[in-house]
Amino acid sequence: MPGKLPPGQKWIQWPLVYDIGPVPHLRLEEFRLRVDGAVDRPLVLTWEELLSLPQAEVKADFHCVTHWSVPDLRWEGVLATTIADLCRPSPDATWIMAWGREGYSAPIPREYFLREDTILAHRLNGKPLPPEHGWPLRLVVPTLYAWKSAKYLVHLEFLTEKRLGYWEERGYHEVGDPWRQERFRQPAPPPAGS
Ligand SMILES: Nc1nc2c(c(=O)[nH]1)N[C@H]1C(S)=C(S)[C@@H](COP(=O)(O)O)O[C@H]1N2
Ligand SMILES: [Mo]
Repeated sequence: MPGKLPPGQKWIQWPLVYDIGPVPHLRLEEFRLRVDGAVDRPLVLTWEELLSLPQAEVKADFHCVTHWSVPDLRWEGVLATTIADLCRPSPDATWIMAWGREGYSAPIPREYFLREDTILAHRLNGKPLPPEHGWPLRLVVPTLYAWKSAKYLVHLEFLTEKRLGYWEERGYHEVGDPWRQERFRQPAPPPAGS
């Protein structure tokens, strides 16, 4: 069952594909997920190592900032909390930058990253992730707009201060909570006197 619809959204049946550019091919033997930055224990995980971690399933609605929402997607993979238990973020790691292998970046506040439904997903609705939806691995942060759910995930970088990512540099909100309609940053106030 879908949850409630955030303000300003409409239900559609399947996620549309949004990509900043073509994604280079990858062989799974070459896949590595790096987890580093402000953590006690940096990680480099191969595909087999990722699959050997405890696996979980998350059912969640997917909300895009361009006003569409897809109800009830079923993601399978490794919970973000499992990764955090392994790498042990330092207390001052307040943001996590998620990197896609084509260079996409999306910063996520620690409290959203650590929600129980944030997942590093490699399956969608019972099948391997379709190539255009992030194969082989994507982050899914159901509590934020979809641009925070970095596809083609290869790197999680724990940061001690806020940094902008691909869309945030282009005016999107730093946090991006759909329940607060955090779509864009407020325009800068006009200079005094104008
Ligand atoms: N690596 C990567 N991740 C990405 C993007 C991208 O261009 N590259 N686009 C983002 C945007 S803007 C959205 S709305 C969602 C779309 O996910 P979908 O293509 O699976 O629907 O992916 C996000 N993750
Ligand atoms: Mo998007």
